[in-house]
Amino acid sequence: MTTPPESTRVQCPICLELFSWCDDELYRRVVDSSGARWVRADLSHINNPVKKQDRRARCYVRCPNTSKENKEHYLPVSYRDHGTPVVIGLVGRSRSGKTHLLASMIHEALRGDLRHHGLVFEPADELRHSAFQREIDQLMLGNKLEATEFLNEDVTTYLLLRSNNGPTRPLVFFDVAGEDFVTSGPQGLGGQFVLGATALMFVDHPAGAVPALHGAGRVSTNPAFSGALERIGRREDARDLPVAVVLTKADELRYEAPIDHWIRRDDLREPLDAAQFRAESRDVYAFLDQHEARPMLDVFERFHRSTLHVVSATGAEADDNNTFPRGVRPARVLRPLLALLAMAGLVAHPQAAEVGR
Ligand SMILES: Nc1nc2c(ncn2[C@@H]2O[C@H](COP(=O)(O)OP(=O)(O)OP(=O)(O)O)[C@@H](O)[C@H]2O)c(=O)[nH]1
Ligand SMILES: [Mg+2]
Ligand SMILES: [Zn+2]
Repeated sequence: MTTPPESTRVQCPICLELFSWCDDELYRRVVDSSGARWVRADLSHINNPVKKQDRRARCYVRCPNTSKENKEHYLPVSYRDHGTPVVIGLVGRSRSGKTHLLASMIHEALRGDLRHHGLVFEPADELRHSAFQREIDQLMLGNKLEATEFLNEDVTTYLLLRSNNGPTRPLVFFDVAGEDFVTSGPQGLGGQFVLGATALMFVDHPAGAVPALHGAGRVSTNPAFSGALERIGRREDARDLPVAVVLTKADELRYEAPIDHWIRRDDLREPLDAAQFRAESRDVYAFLDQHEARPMLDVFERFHRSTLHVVSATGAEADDNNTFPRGVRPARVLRPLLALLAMAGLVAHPQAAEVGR
């Protein structure tokens, strides 16, 4: 048997094993009276090339799941059509606000709010994205989202990033339960995406990051960050991973300087400027340092390229009925994504190479 050329080998973002990509064997998901299942898709009888392309785009390739640790899983057929996929994951303790942040971020990205930077996004995995879109819709209707279930191995959403001056790239997002970084299950599957991610967003909220400001006077520790960092440390390229460190729920600190300044800034339409990322990082660093938020600062310092951000996914706290009665008003949620895409080399602008330095 001959080994297939390297170009047909891909690393599965879910089980992290390398396998030979074979897109002559396509699958689709059918749901009928006997339930939902995967079936082989036969496109050979379609001779209209446009229609064939359309049908192919809806198909999936089965990962051989060589390590047999994961449940059976399938990847969208476009996964290998556009160069190396970019895997972005969120790391943070339970209830820190990861899911609300990802939902508001993807909502704005799909709405086209990064088009001034030449970045346009489209969902390209109907199955996964429709589930995530329901979460987005709930949030936009003013409903609080549920905590993420434990030990979910799957990708949260999958998009194609079509950049105006650059190549199209698949973007994979992982958002798992915060507990998974602390207790990763008997086989260690929980939160293992960090071993294969291209870029990471470390997220914390004021109650965890700056407990002293909440009157608690405790020293901040972050077991989710420590758990993820320990695993990332096994990667040879660990220090080169682009990292955005994000203090979310900053609406809770909207009267605190310098958070008040940054949370109100609306600069997404301005040309990319590494100095702006640096200025925000410097101010947030000083704020965190003043309040002894060591875990966030440790992450920021550990990686060669990193940025610090303040964001608010919802603009306000949910009320006792688990709703946001005045709707949600996200603030600066696309800045960490823009920083990561710039650091990952996906933003065509001379300043992109300077972001995070
Ligand atoms: N004030 C405020 N509250 C927020 C914000 N984002 C999330 N929350 C609240 O924080 C809580 C936790 O948010 P999640 O997004 O579910 O947190 P998570 O990190 O995904 O939690 P796990 O899935 O358990 O790991 C919810 O009650 C949200 O309503 C924000 O920007 N501002
Ligand atoms: Mg969550
Ligand atoms: Zn796999």
